[in-house]
Amino acid sequence: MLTWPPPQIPRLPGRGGPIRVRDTSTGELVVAATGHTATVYVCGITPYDATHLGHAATYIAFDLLVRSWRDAGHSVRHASNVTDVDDPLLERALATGVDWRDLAIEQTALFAEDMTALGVIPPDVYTGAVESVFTVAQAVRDLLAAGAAYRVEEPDGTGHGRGDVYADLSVDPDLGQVAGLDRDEMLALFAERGGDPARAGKRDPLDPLLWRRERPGEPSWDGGELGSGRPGWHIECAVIARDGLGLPFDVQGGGVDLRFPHHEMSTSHARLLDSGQGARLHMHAGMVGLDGEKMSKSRGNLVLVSRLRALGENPMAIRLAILAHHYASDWEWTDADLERARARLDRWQRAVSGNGGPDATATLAAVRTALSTDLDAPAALAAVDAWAEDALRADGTASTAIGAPGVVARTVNALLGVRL
Ligand code: 5CA
Ligand code: ZN
Repeated sequence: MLTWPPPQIPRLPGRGGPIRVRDTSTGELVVAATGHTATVYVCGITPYDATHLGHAATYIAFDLLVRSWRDAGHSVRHASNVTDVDDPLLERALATGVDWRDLAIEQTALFAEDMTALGVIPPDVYTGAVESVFTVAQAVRDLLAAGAAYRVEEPDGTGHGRGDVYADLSVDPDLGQVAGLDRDEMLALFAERGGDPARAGKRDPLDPLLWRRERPGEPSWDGGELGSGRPGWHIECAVIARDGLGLPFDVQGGGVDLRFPHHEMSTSHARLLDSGQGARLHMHAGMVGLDGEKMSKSRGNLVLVSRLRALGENPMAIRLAILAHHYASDWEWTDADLERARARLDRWQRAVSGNGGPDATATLAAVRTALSTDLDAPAALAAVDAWAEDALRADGTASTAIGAPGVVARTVNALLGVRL
């Protein structure tokens, strides 16, 4: 898939140190990258509705990781997907009388516009579910051949030996390592988040779908010996990550609603495909809520990035409003977030437009330290606030370091993605 244009990233003096993040599987703060090339897979959107602030917050969280890695001298390889064929997309298309392909194309384009406006660096590998159908089908055939998957026949035998294919979780002793849930918790979340625990014929209620046979009125592709159909969701991300980054890779991420079953299952599939490891660690962004509930397309309680932009909001104020919350915490969006962000943006802009300002060496170091400690953006903002306050107080007086405003503007741009 086509991505969006990358933002310019100014160079900074010196270099940042190792980036530590909290691995949500273990709760430990760990160095996120293991080698010179740092690799991350960030689950992409399901394009049936426009980007809301929850999506934006999740993508900005991983954008901070990419920016800090680059600043630390890593070469970064970042892969992402677009779930451009899936149940919710097909349901929305049917309900609104739009072709599912047109809906996906339109919403994927709007997402790209939103990401461009918000200064999010595009992924290096960007693969749609539709583009990857045949490689995913091959992976499902591989799992069947390896005895890690099985077919579930329709009760009336219409599958002709080619029923839906499910992963057999019993062959994966490491299942459960990502989310660390007990079985009851897994069953409850599986049912809530698109799983089908009650499907007759499965070996275990938790076994996830790998290949869904063609149903009347649904799009389908030739799966060879699988019969015509379409891939399940978790296997798509496992295969797109494997093909885009190689296995194992450093970080798999998304919002915390993906921790189980999506990341648990996709990691399990990746492990079995490669008889090894999927992601080395997982990072999850907290949920942004509105009026006491998680902001979600299915609930419809959304503040859309494109709507705020259409109202003339500066996308950098939107970005700053998001950065004022630590990525891993759950928080509620209110209009006051945006008001505070506008005021901050204004203060920072005034502070960097002076001739000189307090020396910025410590500010750059503080921003780097904050971000290298589990991407603590609020602490980074506080460091810039302190510099801006001094700069505005000192405005018109002597004792200022020539060039300091430029260093701060470049720091804020390169590391926080905020163009002043
Ligand atoms: N296409 C799949 C992933 S493969 C998907 O979950 N798509 S999505 O459009 O529903 O969500 C895109 C990303 O936004 C996911 O990482 C999801 O966890 C995150 N997200 C969704 N709602 C929120 C929210 N309210 N707050 C924070 N992040 C959210
Ligand atoms: Zn995914």
